[in-house]
Formats: sequence, C-alpha cells, structure tokens
Amino acid sequence: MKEYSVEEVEKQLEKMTEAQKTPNILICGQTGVGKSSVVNYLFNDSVAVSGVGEPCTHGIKLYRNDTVNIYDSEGYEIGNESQDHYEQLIFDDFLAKRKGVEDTEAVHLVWYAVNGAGKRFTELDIKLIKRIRAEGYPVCVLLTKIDELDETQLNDMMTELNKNLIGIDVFRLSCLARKNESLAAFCDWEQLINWSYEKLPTVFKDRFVSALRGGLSLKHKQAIAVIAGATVAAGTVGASPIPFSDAALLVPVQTGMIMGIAAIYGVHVGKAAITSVASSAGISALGKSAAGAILKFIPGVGSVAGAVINSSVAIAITGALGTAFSELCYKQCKDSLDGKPPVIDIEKVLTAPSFIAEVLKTTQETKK
Ligand SMILES: Nc1nc2c(ncn2[C@@H]2O[C@H](COP(=O)(O)OP(=O)(O)OP(=O)(O)O)[C@@H](O)[C@H]2O)c(=O)[nH]1
Ligand SMILES: [Mg+2]
Repeated sequence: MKEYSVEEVEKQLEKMTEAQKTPNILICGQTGVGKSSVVNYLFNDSVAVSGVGEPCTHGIKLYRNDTVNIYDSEGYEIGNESQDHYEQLIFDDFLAKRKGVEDTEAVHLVWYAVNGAGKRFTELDIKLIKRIRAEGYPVCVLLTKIDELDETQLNDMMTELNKNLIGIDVFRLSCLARKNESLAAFCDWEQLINWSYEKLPTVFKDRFVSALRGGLSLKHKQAIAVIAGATVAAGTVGASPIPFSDAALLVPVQTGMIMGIAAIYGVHVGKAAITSVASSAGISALGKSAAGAILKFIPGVGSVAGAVINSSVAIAITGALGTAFSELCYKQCKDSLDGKPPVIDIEKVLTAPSFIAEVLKTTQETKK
C-alpha cells in the first residue's frame, strides 16, 4: 500500500495558506455613529473592537485576528477641533503612509459610517468620502442605527446621500437586526458583505469570508469553490486508476479541502485534528470493504466502482466528503448565529478513526 506523505499534506496546507492574505479595512466617520459596533456585529469575537486595540497612528486603533485587520478610527466630533484634524488624520497620518507600500500593508477597503439616527451628515463627511474615492480606494457608506428612523426618514436620508454621493454605494444597517426580523428586512448587511467581497483583490477574499460571523451564503459559495478545486485535483489523482488500498494518494487533496472548508466557516481545527484528518481522511484508513459501504452513499458510483479508484470515483468521493463536511460546518455556524449550542462537536468528528464514514453518517443523521 502506498503511504501518503505527511510532508505532502503539510505542503498542501502551506500552499493553501500562502495563497491567502489578510485584508486591511479602514472604518471612519463621526464619533458615536456606531463604527465599532458595526465591526463587532460583522466579525468573529476575536476581533472584538470593544476590547483594547493596538494603538496604530494616533486616533486609529488596529483590531485584528488571523483573518482580518480592522483600522478603527476614533470618530471626530462636530464643532470640535477634532473635526479640523480628522482629514489630516485619515489622509496624511494614515492613508498616505500606506500608499505604495507592500500589498499586505495597503488599505483595501474603506467603510465610511454616517449616523442614521443623527439624521444628518456633514459637509466634511461628503468631502472625505469623495476624496477617499478620488484617491482610488473602494469606499462605501454605512448608514447606521436605522432602527431609530421611521421609513420616511430612512428614505429621505438615502435620497440625500445618493444625491450628494453619486455612484457611491450606501448600505442601511442596524446592529439590532439580528434579533429583529422586520428590522433585518430593511438592512443591507448581506449587501455590504457582498460588496466588500467583490471589491477585495482575490488573495484577500478568503480570509475576509473566514473572518465574518455571518455571511453564510458567501461562506457556502466559497466552500463550493474549495470543493470544486479539490474534486479537480482528485480527478487528476484518479486519472491513472489506483486500487482502493492506494486511496492514500487522495489524502493530501482531501485534507486540504477539509481544512479549507473549516477555515471558511471559522470552525476551529486544532493541530491534533489536522494530524488526525491527515492520517484518516479519505478512505485510506478504511480499507476496501468499508470503501464499498461509503460508495453506497454516493449515487451512481457504487455499482461501477469495482476495486479501483478511477477519476470519476475519486471525484465523487471527494465531492461527497466535501459537501458533507461543508453541511456540518454550515449548521454549526448557523446554530451559533441563532444562539444555539452546537449539536455536533466538529473536532470530535474530525478525530474519529474513520473520519469519512463519520462525516457521511452524521450528515445522514442530521438530515433525518
Ligand atoms: N439604536 C442603535 N444603537 C446603536 C447601534 N449601533 C451602535 N449603537 C450605539 O451607539 C453608541 C456608539 O457606538 P460605537 O460603536 O461605540 O460608536 P463609534 O462610532 O465606534 O464611536 P467612537 O469610537 O467614539 O468614534 C453605543 O452606545 C452603541 O450601543 C444601532 O444599530 N442601533
Ligand atoms: Mg469606536
């Protein structure tokens, strides 16, 4: 039996992480408009802006985890001298210093928050938003606290903003939306997420998606892309048909896929689980007879498989594994958003000796 090589698995994982970079997002606007709250609403707890950030430039703090860097600026106060200094703070002290530097240091998105509840935005807001765009940054407007507006006020505010900022997207937001469905219907959280995803350069997209607390439809889409990539790779492995006992050859591909999916959904996978997946992923640990049982789960393959893994079998197994695992993660993520305790311990599933069978079994059970 051919052994998969640990080095190969590690290489695969490394390649995956190297291809991803951490996006930098700057958020600005008046004080108290809800900038920090927006960040807390959107991202996983580990970014938590309510915590103590690292002082960056004066007035701008960096909040970060492995997947996102948020530069949260202390807002300016109307009529206060901070208003006069704000433009300098944003442009000279911050943005200018990051121009022409390495891609990883550059600012990739700017979110400019305007207070819906204040029912007014200032000349300075308009001026700064226009200047940010003129300098080439993807910028959008976050219209915050819309829960404090009635429908007419909200529409008026949108009209005013659109009139003053032609061609700049405005997203209506309220941090109370998660627990209030009718309010959620007025909010553009998903649109903001999609806008940001679209504007980010490719290498920064994956981590942005990972960093999100919600954004489930985007996560789902990303997971499908990861699975598609893995099935192509698996198909190549199976292009020269191999006996089932050599399924270990698929392990690096499948391990990479599993880790990729877990990362997208922000599901923590410890080192022990990674090693465990690498040694049991795919069907290498199951032997030929168990492989037959697995194939029963995969329509259209069971009858033709025989004792050989060819391209279509490799594709089907990898696809089924990826889809099943993605469903588990999706459910975990959704439960957590809904404030429910996790039904499945994903790490436990990953460390089960017959991982693939476990994943497929759990999926079948949760479907019942
Ligand atoms: N009603 C309502 N209140 C909100 C919302 N978002 C934030 N707030 C409240 O607004 C206040 C200010 O929110 P922050 O997120 O600290 O505002 P900020 O823009 O970061 O303020 P600075 O850091 O001082 O510039 C807090 O009391 C929040 O609880 C919202 O969507 N609706
Ligand atoms: Mg703040």
